Amino acid sequence: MQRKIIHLDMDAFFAAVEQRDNPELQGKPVVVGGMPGSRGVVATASYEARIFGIRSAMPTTLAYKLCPDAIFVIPRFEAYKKASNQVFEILSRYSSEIETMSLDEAYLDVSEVSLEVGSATEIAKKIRAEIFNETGLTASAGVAPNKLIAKIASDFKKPDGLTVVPPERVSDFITEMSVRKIPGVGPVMEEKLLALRISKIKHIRELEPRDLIELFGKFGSYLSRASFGIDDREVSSSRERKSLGAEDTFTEDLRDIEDIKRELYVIAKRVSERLEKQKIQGKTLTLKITYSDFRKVTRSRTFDHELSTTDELFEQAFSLLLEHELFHQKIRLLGISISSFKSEKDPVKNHNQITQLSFPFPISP
Ligand code: TTP
Ligand code: MG
Repeated sequence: MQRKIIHLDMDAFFAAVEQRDNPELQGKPVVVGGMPGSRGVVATASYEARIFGIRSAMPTTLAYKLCPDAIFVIPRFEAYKKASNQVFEILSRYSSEIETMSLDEAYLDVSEVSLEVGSATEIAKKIRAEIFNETGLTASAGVAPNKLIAKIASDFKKPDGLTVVPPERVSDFITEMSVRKIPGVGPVMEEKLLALRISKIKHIRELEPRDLIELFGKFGSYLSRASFGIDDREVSSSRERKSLGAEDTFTEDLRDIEDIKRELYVIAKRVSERLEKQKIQGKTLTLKITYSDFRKVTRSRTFDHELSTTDELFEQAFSLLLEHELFHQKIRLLGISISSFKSEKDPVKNHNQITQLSFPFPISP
């Protein structure tokens, strides 16, 4: 089966969060990292700062020499973590097959989803729009038949770009690119390849895989396959989903039971649509309420069967509300979520770790 993969990567992530939160930084060269004069390095730089040649991992002192007018900012990891969580929550609306690579980067397998929700391209457009609307940050995305090409594609029109590479365009898309575009090929590997007169991806294709393997071992075999755009790694969900739900905060607090009923039905409908979209069902329903004084309550019930229809979700949520007499105060927020899923796909694959610079490929010798 032909896969449909989206790779998403936030633009100048840490710097973009800083610019969003401090209007004085907008449109200006911003460097996030250690302070100049210290022995710190650059975590990232805004695109305005990159014009001066400033890059991640460069000593901040050098960044200062390249652009003394740049604004240097100490990282605020809490803010980045929060934005990252928001972004991953948006992704989870579209697929349960999400592999997070770092705080700002993830792969989604939308092969199945795209059949119903629209094309993979359509999904990527929606995701980018939702990220921008809900976080004020931009993401670049690549849509392709595999992870390798999706990753190269997301980088192709950075920042704020979308690149779609259909299967029949894969080979042409990468052929003239520098070998450096292959994830895992850094400056050292590039030198080694240049010594063999290999500078572009198409040059790798001219070598026999067996010669590449002799030269570079496992990495040689990876290079050979990558040069043809071949990659059959699966998107392995970084985190098995524990619950799925929907909630609403109301512009005016709810008091009337008929209003509560109506809103609860709308929420139940959203939850059932999401369950349907993600093809999951669960036995535990949780009702969540925040009152006008911000006091929160949750009530759960586990059934002997999976719940999925709007009517059932609504009726069970509403009966929880009645039984526990949760309607005696003005309600600010209502939410319903479902957990205890039937098909926890592969609970063993639970690498919940989001590492800063995790790397999917064997590093060259
Ligand atoms: P990247 O996605 O590599 O970079 P970026 O998002 O800043 O810029 P773009 O994707 O548009 O090229 O890394 C994501 C964040 O990870 C980055 O904002 C800061 C952090 N980071 C480091 O702290 N050190 C590093 O060496 C790198 C590469 C990134
Ligand atoms: Mg990024």
